[in-house]
Amino acid sequence: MKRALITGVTGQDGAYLSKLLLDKGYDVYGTFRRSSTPNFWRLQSLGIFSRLHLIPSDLVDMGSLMEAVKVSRPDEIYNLAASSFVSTAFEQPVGNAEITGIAVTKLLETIRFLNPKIKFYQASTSEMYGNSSDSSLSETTPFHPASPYAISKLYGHWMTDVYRKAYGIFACTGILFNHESPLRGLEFVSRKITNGVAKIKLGLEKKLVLGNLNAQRDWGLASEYMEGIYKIMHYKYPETFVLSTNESHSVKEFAQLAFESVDLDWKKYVKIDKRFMRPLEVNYLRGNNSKAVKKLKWKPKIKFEKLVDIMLKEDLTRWENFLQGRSFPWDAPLYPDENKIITRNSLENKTSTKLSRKTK
Ligand code: NAP
Ligand code: G4F
Repeated sequence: MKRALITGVTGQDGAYLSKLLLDKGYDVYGTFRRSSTPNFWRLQSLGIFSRLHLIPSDLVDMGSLMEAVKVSRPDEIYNLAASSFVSTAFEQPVGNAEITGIAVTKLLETIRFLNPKIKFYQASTSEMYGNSSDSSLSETTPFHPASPYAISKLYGHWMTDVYRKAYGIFACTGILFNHESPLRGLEFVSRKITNGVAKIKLGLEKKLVLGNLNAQRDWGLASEYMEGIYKIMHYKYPETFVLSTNESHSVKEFAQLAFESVDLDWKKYVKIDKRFMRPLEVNYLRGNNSKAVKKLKWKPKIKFEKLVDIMLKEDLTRWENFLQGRSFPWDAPLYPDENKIITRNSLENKTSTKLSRKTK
């Protein structure tokens, strides 16, 4: 039986990848960081919580990473853990470099010391392209990172490349464009919209407050991208692959489609607040997945409209079940009103300062 170690098993991708590997017969070990309240709702909602081995570990602590590798004795390591929310990386750039960047080297060093035969996958990102002048972004497009998060990820990306070339480690990378699902964190715009629209439709909320509606992203379905990651890890050579849908849509289109799906006019409910805008924005991302299609035979089936439909239906069902008193693993009821969270961005913004005074 093959053994896999997944860092960040409590996250969206960690949960879907765990399920995929368990279904393929792997013995799956997942690292999680200790928190005062358990954070396993995604694994529970996929029905795989009891099938995993869990290892407490933090990316800032090299000893705990070495321990995780020693305990799990993996054939493959998938490094999915990161501080993955771009806005937070602007607020905590030093911590982000440590968690999202330097930790990659800690893992690669661990492999080099303990067992260089372990295969390694690094979760790279389309954010690394930043505001590129190319309209279709592939493995050969130059990077222009435009956030502390993207710079940390680019460091991890290149370090993986160096360990592959310098030490012959099977170290591969996937440059994944945005991938979403009903298990997406509520702070990301896709889920913020589908959760918000579901609440408005059911009379639980009156408005949806967003930032830059013009930003465009290449959005796909997370579970399909985990199949892509598996194929990258099992390609004959350790290489870099772009995974994307090759379509780009704006945040405005996402919101409009979600409201229209429940017969509501988005213009009546969507409000703009500068506090949700970034100090530096990546305006447009669209991938070119032709290498993955050709070499990995990977092609996503779920495109934008279907993705919005899947996410919205699930959030509507959850809130309906909640109103009927049913309990199930879920994040939304405990998620705070974002307007109450004081960030550097909100303090620097007059509009949002007024707003938070009103909400006190
Ligand atoms: P996610 O839902 O935010 O999950 C991130 C995981 O990392 C969580 O399990 C989190 O643990 C863990 N983590 C954060 N800080 C940690 C630390 N200091 N020590 C140990 N674990 C820590 O992200 P995702 O969407 O699944 O993404 C998975 C990976 O792919 C990330 O590296 C992300 O940057 C990258 N990526 C994502 C996308 C996308 O569109 N989803 C696109 C390209 C690349 P907690 O649950 O305790 O917070
Ligand atoms: O959903 P987002 O926060 O995702 P973002 O920044 O694209 O990052 C995600 O995808 C990356 C891959 O490209 C990953 F590497 C990263 O870890 C993460 O998973 O924002 C998408 C867009 C941005 O342009 C943002 O400015 O939506 C815009 N937006 C507009 N209003 C908003 C909002 N984003 C958020 N989170 N909240 C808003 O209210």
